[in-house]
Amino acid sequence: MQGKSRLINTLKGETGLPSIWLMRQAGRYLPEYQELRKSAGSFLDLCYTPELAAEVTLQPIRRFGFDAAILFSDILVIPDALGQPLEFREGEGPVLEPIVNAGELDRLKREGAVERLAPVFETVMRARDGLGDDVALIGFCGAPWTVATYMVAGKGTPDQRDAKRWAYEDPGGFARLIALLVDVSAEYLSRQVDAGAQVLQIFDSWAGNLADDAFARWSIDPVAQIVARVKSDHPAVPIIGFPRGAGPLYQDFIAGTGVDAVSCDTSLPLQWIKIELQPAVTVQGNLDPVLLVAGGEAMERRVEAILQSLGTGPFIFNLGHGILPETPLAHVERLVELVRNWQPA
Ligand code: 1CP
Repeated sequence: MQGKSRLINTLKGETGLPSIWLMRQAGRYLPEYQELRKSAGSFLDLCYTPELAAEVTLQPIRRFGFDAAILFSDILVIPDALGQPLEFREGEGPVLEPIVNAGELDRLKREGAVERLAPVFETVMRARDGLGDDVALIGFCGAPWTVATYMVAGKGTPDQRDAKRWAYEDPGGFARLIALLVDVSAEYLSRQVDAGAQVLQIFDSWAGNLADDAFARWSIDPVAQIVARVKSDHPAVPIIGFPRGAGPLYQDFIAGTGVDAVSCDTSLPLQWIKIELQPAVTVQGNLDPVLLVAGGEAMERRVEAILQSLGTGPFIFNLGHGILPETPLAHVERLVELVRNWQPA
């Protein structure tokens, strides 16, 4: 049966016209975000102030009319809630006191962690109240592997290798950190659905730096456990997985996790997505965020190519990774127009 939300219909396998939203669609490329950010204090204060976070969630919908809003928060509120305090420094990104071996896991407090994220659930409620029923609200979390890489390195690094080294040297100890993240993330996502999230996305942004056996253990298996637990509470909620950089392992990820859709990064070939992935699940992606900055003819041609390859299957137009701060607003407007006006040949 057709509901009012095009995104949810697409996620249930409908093959009409594509839906569209963009990863990181709320954020620094929007003047209204920058304005509000100035008055909010730190980035984390903004995440934990429901009134403001809900407003930021709605800003890109008002401006561009996307088919979905994504909760404004960050994947790293999980370590913060577990007692590994997080700070976002201007121009530096996230900073945490690193946890580098199993002995340090005692610093983390599972009890009460999800309750400490109550402001996020209030943001979800407020955002849902501010949206029409044709716009879906997406909740999210980071996948355990990706969140662990930040907990271990204490920041973003070019290759997030510290967590990998721990996982190779002491797999049993590292598995305890992953199990803790599975447990807290599953409860966190279920609570977002209770609060009004209608779709969930699990961001495994660092999945692509794992070898196939490590990918099975540290990306697929934990995400599969989260999907199973969330679906036992909420059987109908569609879940999108984003194993960024996983290449051909996207197929194992789909088969092994039970996600309803995958978000494809820019490096995946369109014909391969169409033949190997789209018959199994709804696909989302994968315009290069740099091409959205560049705009013009080059962008128009590639948007058309993506739509021609994938547009008739269950397809959600999106970027291959998050929108860049220097993206011109006019290019986003043009992109939405191209997707809305597209007709299958
Ligand atoms: O100055 C600012 O305003 C902070 C910039 C910013 C923003 C807007 C950060 C810091 N996080 C966010 C919001 C955010 N992060 C959302 C909100 C909703 C949206 O509009 O999409 C989401 C879904 C995320 C997810 C996130 N945070 C990921 C996964 C997706 C991805 O981009 O790969 C990751 C890896 C993070 C960590 C993070 N948070 C912020 C930064 C700069 C980083 C990356 C750190 C690094 O690796 O260097």
